[in-house]
Amino acid sequence: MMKVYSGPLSFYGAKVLIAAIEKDLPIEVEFLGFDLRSPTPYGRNDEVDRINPKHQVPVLIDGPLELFDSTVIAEYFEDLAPGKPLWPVTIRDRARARLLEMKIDEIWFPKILRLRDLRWKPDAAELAESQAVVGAFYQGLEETLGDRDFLVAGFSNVDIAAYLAQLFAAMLGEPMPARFKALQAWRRRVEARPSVSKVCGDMLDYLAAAKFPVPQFAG
Ligand SMILES: N[C@@H](CCC(=O)N[C@@H](CS)C(=O)NCC(=O)O)C(=O)O
Repeated sequence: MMKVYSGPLSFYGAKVLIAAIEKDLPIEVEFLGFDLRSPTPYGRNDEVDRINPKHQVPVLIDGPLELFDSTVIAEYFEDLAPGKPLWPVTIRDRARARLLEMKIDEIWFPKILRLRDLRWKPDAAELAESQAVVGAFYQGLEETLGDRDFLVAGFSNVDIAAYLAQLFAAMLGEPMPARFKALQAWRRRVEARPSVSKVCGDMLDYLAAAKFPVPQFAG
Protein backbone atom coordinates (compact mmCIF):
# COMPACT_ATOMS: atom_id res chain seq x y z
CA MET A 1 0.00 0.00 0.00
CA MET A 2 1.15 3.57 -0.67
CA LYS A 3 2.31 5.55 2.33
CA VAL A 4 1.88 9.30 2.82
CA TYR A 5 3.67 11.36 5.45
CA SER A 6 1.64 14.40 6.40
CA GLY A 7 0.75 16.52 9.41
CA PRO A 8 -2.50 16.69 11.39
CA LEU A 9 -3.01 20.29 10.22
CA SER A 10 -1.15 20.26 6.91
CA PHE A 11 -2.83 22.20 4.09
CA TYR A 12 -0.65 20.56 1.42
CA GLY A 13 -0.97 17.12 3.02
CA ALA A 14 -4.76 17.44 3.17
CA LYS A 15 -4.86 18.13 -0.60
CA VAL A 16 -3.25 14.72 -1.15
CA LEU A 17 -5.42 12.87 1.39
CA ILE A 18 -8.62 14.25 -0.19
CA ALA A 19 -7.44 13.38 -3.72
CA ALA A 20 -6.61 9.80 -2.65
CA ILE A 21 -10.13 9.31 -1.24
CA GLU A 22 -11.72 10.86 -4.34
CA LYS A 23 -9.78 8.38 -6.48
CA ASP A 24 -10.31 5.34 -4.23
CA LEU A 25 -6.56 4.94 -3.83
CA PRO A 26 -5.79 3.19 -0.55
CA ILE A 27 -3.02 4.93 1.43
CA GLU A 28 -1.48 4.53 4.83
CA VAL A 29 -1.03 7.94 6.50
CA GLU A 30 1.61 8.78 9.08
CA PHE A 31 1.45 12.19 10.74
CA LEU A 32 4.63 13.86 11.88
CA GLY A 33 4.82 15.15 15.42
CA PHE A 34 3.16 18.58 15.55
CA ASP A 35 3.06 21.32 18.18
CA LEU A 36 0.18 23.67 17.51
CA ARG A 37 1.52 26.12 20.09
CA SER A 38 4.87 26.62 18.38
CA PRO A 39 5.70 29.01 15.50
CA THR A 40 7.65 26.09 13.94
CA PRO A 41 5.11 23.35 14.63
CA TYR A 42 6.50 20.45 12.57
CA GLY A 43 8.67 17.75 14.14
CA ARG A 44 11.39 16.00 12.12
CA ASN A 45 11.17 12.60 10.50
CA ASP A 46 14.14 10.72 9.03
CA GLU A 47 12.22 9.37 6.02
CA VAL A 48 10.81 12.80 5.14
CA ASP A 49 14.26 14.39 5.54
CA ARG A 50 15.85 11.70 3.32
CA ILE A 51 13.24 12.00 0.54
CA ASN A 52 12.48 15.72 0.55
CA PRO A 53 15.43 18.14 0.66
CA LYS A 54 12.91 20.81 1.66
CA HIS A 55 12.04 18.72 4.78
CA GLN A 56 8.34 19.25 4.16
CA VAL A 57 5.24 17.10 3.99
CA PRO A 58 3.49 15.62 2.10
CA VAL A 59 5.83 12.84 1.03
CA LEU A 60 4.58 9.73 -0.79
CA ILE A 61 6.21 6.30 -0.95
CA ASP A 62 4.85 3.80 -3.45
CA GLY A 63 7.30 0.88 -3.47
CA PRO A 64 10.50 2.13 -5.11
CA LEU A 65 8.87 5.45 -6.08
CA GLU A 66 9.36 8.31 -3.64
CA LEU A 67 7.71 11.69 -4.30
CA PHE A 68 7.27 15.00 -2.56
CA ASP A 69 5.16 18.11 -3.26
CA SER A 70 1.38 17.93 -3.12
CA THR A 71 0.87 18.84 -6.78
CA VAL A 72 3.44 16.32 -8.04
CA ILE A 73 1.73 13.66 -5.92
CA ALA A 74 -1.72 14.69 -7.18
CA GLU A 75 -0.49 14.37 -10.79
CA TYR A 76 0.76 10.85 -9.97
CA PHE A 77 -2.67 10.00 -8.55
CA GLU A 78 -4.26 11.37 -11.73
CA ASP A 79 -2.14 9.01 -13.85
CA LEU A 80 -2.82 6.07 -11.52
CA ALA A 81 -6.59 6.55 -11.51
CA PRO A 82 -7.56 8.53 -14.64
CA GLY A 83 -11.10 7.14 -14.53
CA LYS A 84 -11.93 9.47 -11.62
CA PRO A 85 -10.41 12.68 -12.98
CA LEU A 86 -9.52 15.59 -10.73
CA TRP A 87 -8.60 17.88 -13.61
CA PRO A 88 -11.10 19.28 -16.15
CA VAL A 89 -11.55 17.64 -19.55
CA THR A 90 -10.52 20.27 -22.10
CA ILE A 91 -6.90 21.34 -22.55
CA ARG A 92 -7.67 25.01 -21.84
CA ASP A 93 -9.72 24.26 -18.75
CA ARG A 94 -6.97 21.96 -17.48
CA ALA A 95 -4.43 24.74 -17.99
CA ARG A 96 -6.72 27.25 -16.23
CA ALA A 97 -7.23 24.84 -13.34
CA ARG A 98 -3.51 24.13 -12.99
CA LEU A 99 -2.70 27.85 -12.97
CA LEU A 100 -5.33 28.64 -10.36
CA GLU A 101 -4.23 25.72 -8.20
CA MET A 102 -0.62 26.94 -8.36
CA LYS A 103 -1.76 30.46 -7.42
CA ILE A 104 -3.64 29.12 -4.40
CA ASP A 105 -0.67 27.00 -3.30
CA GLU A 106 2.08 29.50 -3.89
CA ILE A 107 0.51 32.94 -3.62
CA TRP A 108 -2.75 32.91 -1.64
CA PHE A 109 -2.13 30.21 0.97
CA PRO A 110 1.23 31.63 2.15
CA LYS A 111 -0.49 35.01 2.53
CA ILE A 112 -3.32 33.40 4.53
CA LEU A 113 -0.72 31.68 6.72
CA ARG A 114 0.68 35.13 7.64
CA LEU A 115 -2.35 35.30 9.97
CA ARG A 116 -0.78 32.41 11.92
CA ASP A 117 2.60 34.13 12.11
CA LEU A 118 0.90 37.30 13.37
CA ARG A 119 -0.38 35.34 16.36
CA TRP A 120 3.22 35.07 17.49
CA LYS A 121 4.27 38.60 16.53
CA PRO A 122 1.12 40.78 16.68
CA ASP A 123 1.28 43.83 14.42
CA ALA A 124 -1.93 45.82 13.82
CA ALA A 125 -0.86 47.24 10.44
CA GLU A 126 0.21 43.84 9.12
CA LEU A 127 -2.98 42.26 10.45
CA ALA A 128 -5.11 44.82 8.57
CA GLU A 129 -3.07 44.12 5.43
CA SER A 130 -3.52 40.34 5.81
CA GLN A 131 -7.25 40.77 6.40
CA ALA A 132 -7.48 42.81 3.18
CA VAL A 133 -5.58 40.08 1.33
CA VAL A 134 -7.97 37.40 2.59
CA GLY A 135 -10.91 39.60 1.51
CA ALA A 136 -9.36 39.86 -1.98
CA PHE A 137 -8.93 36.08 -2.01
CA TYR A 138 -12.65 35.55 -1.35
CA GLN A 139 -13.61 38.22 -3.87
CA GLY A 140 -11.39 36.65 -6.54
CA LEU A 141 -12.84 33.19 -5.92
CA GLU A 142 -16.40 34.49 -6.13
CA GLU A 143 -15.61 36.16 -9.46
CA THR A 144 -13.90 33.03 -10.79
CA LEU A 145 -16.84 30.86 -9.73
CA GLY A 146 -19.43 33.00 -11.52
CA ASP A 147 -22.59 30.91 -11.85
CA ARG A 148 -20.79 27.55 -12.04
CA ASP A 149 -20.99 24.81 -9.41
CA PHE A 150 -17.21 24.46 -9.21
CA LEU A 151 -14.30 26.81 -9.88
CA VAL A 152 -13.27 25.68 -13.35
CA ALA A 153 -15.20 22.81 -14.97
CA GLY A 154 -16.43 20.10 -12.61
CA PHE A 155 -15.00 19.29 -9.16
CA SER A 156 -11.21 19.31 -9.42
CA ASN A 157 -7.94 19.73 -7.55
CA VAL A 158 -8.59 23.50 -7.67
CA ASP A 159 -11.73 23.15 -5.57
CA ILE A 160 -9.79 21.03 -3.08
CA ALA A 161 -7.01 23.62 -2.75
CA ALA A 162 -9.39 26.59 -2.61
CA TYR A 163 -11.66 24.88 -0.07
CA LEU A 164 -8.70 24.12 2.18
CA ALA A 165 -7.33 27.67 1.84
CA GLN A 166 -10.65 29.19 2.94
CA LEU A 167 -10.88 26.66 5.80
CA PHE A 168 -7.44 27.74 7.04
CA ALA A 169 -8.47 31.40 6.74
CA ALA A 170 -11.52 30.57 8.87
CA MET A 171 -9.37 28.67 11.40
CA LEU A 172 -7.17 31.76 11.63
CA GLY A 173 -10.09 34.08 12.34
CA GLU A 174 -11.09 35.26 8.84
CA PRO A 175 -14.10 33.16 7.78
CA MET A 176 -15.80 33.69 4.42
CA PRO A 177 -18.19 36.67 4.74
CA ALA A 178 -21.90 35.88 4.25
CA ARG A 179 -22.13 38.40 1.39
CA PHE A 180 -20.27 35.98 -0.92
CA LYS A 181 -23.44 34.02 -1.57
CA ALA A 182 -22.30 31.97 -4.57
CA LEU A 183 -19.06 31.11 -2.82
CA GLN A 184 -20.91 30.09 0.35
CA ALA A 185 -23.02 27.70 -1.74
CA TRP A 186 -19.82 26.36 -3.38
CA ARG A 187 -18.29 25.86 0.09
CA ARG A 188 -21.28 23.79 1.20
CA ARG A 189 -21.17 21.81 -2.06
CA VAL A 190 -17.48 21.00 -1.56
CA GLU A 191 -17.74 20.10 2.11
CA ALA A 192 -20.64 17.73 1.38
CA ARG A 193 -18.18 15.46 -0.44
CA PRO A 194 -17.25 12.50 1.79
CA SER A 195 -13.53 12.99 1.01
CA VAL A 196 -13.54 16.61 2.18
CA SER A 197 -15.83 15.90 5.11
CA LYS A 198 -13.54 13.12 6.38
CA VAL A 199 -10.16 14.86 5.98
CA CYS A 200 -11.33 18.28 7.17
CA GLY A 201 -13.46 16.76 9.93
CA ASP A 202 -10.32 15.03 11.28
CA MET A 203 -8.39 18.32 11.16
CA LEU A 204 -11.12 20.16 13.03
CA ASP A 205 -11.35 17.35 15.60
CA TYR A 206 -7.62 17.81 16.13
CA LEU A 207 -8.14 21.56 16.65
CA ALA A 208 -10.99 20.95 19.07
CA ALA A 209 -8.93 18.42 21.06
CA ALA A 210 -6.16 21.03 21.29
CA LYS A 211 -8.80 23.50 22.58
CA PHE A 212 -8.44 25.87 19.62
CA PRO A 213 -11.48 27.66 18.17
CA VAL A 214 -13.11 25.51 15.48
CA PRO A 215 -14.68 27.27 12.48
CA GLN A 216 -18.14 26.54 11.17
CA PHE A 217 -18.13 23.30 9.17
CA ALA A 218 -20.99 21.22 7.89
CA GLY A 219 -19.10 17.94 7.41
N1 LIG B 1 4.97 23.05 -2.26
C1 LIG B 1 4.91 22.08 -1.19
C2 LIG B 1 4.73 22.78 0.14
C3 LIG B 1 4.82 21.79 1.32
C4 LIG B 1 4.75 22.49 2.68
O1 LIG B 1 4.97 23.73 2.81
N2 LIG B 1 4.45 21.69 3.70
C5 LIG B 1 4.37 22.20 5.06
C6 LIG B 1 3.16 21.58 5.77
S1 LIG B 1 1.61 22.14 5.11
C7 LIG B 1 5.57 21.75 5.86
O2 LIG B 1 5.98 20.61 5.78
N3 LIG B 1 6.12 22.67 6.66
C8 LIG B 1 7.20 22.34 7.53
C9 LIG B 1 8.43 23.12 7.21
O3 LIG B 1 8.47 23.86 6.20
O4 LIG B 1 9.38 22.94 7.99
C10 LIG B 1 3.75 21.10 -1.49
O5 LIG B 1 2.87 21.42 -2.29
O6 LIG B 1 3.78 19.98 -0.96
